[in-house]
Amino acid sequence: MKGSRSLLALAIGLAATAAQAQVTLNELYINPPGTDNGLEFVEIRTSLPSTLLDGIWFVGIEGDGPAAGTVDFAYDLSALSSGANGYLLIRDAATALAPAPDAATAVAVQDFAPDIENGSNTYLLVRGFTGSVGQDLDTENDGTLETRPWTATLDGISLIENDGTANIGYAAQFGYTVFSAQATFNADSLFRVEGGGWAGADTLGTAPGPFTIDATRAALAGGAPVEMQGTLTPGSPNAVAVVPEPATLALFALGGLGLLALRRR
Ligand SMILES: [Ca+2]
Ligand SMILES: [Ca+2]
Ligand SMILES: [Ca+2]
Ligand SMILES: [Ca+2]
Repeated sequence: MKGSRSLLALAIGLAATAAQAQVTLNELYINPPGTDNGLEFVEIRTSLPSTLLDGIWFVGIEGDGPAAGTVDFAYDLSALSSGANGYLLIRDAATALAPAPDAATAVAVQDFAPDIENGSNTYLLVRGFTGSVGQDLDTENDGTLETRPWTATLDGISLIENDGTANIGYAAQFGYTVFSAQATFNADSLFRVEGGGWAGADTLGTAPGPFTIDATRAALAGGAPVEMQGTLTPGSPNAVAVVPEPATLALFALGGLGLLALRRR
């Protein structure tokens, strides 16, 4: 009995499906330098390894002015699976981006056509999408999608640009993060900070990367610009972090001295 249960557990483990795992957006490169075509990417994580994204869609919803609520794109990810490390990298083209993805990451090429729009947009992972590109899900443009042609919302993030016109982020409707407009920049990239929430930043560098964070044009979602350092990591754990303030470093140093003093007693 014990043996058969182990076998069953093994079978389930080998055939992990998105119904069992958490599926989340982890990093998006929306506005690469120059022509975006061929350089954009979306990184998805699953809480279980080698998970088939059966029935899951990556959907973009317009957030700009009168067009707000229109489905910009909808890609069926059903045939894709995360790698043994739970990472799936979806690239706009076969162009290998630097740094190279982790060897255990599953890599898929999906030509985003049109390319992922720079500006105000909401990016969602949903299950069972039955809508269509061009469909307006918020006909009154009141910031709430009254039409939701899918069965479950798994994750989302909105980016709001600073063009001063009406901009809507729909992620909040589903309890997810909205990266609000920043006065000094429109983020090129959105990424989760390891162990924390979402952040956004402009990037420096040339194709095919590495693309580094512009240290002075970065912010944690919900916050003002803050100095950040790191590089976009298509297909491997995110590697951007807030640079500790000198005052914080000084406190760490003082704490260390305090410990030394205690040990000497
Ligand atoms: Ca493209
Ligand atoms: Ca773009
Ligand atoms: Ca509405
Ligand atoms: Ca990454």
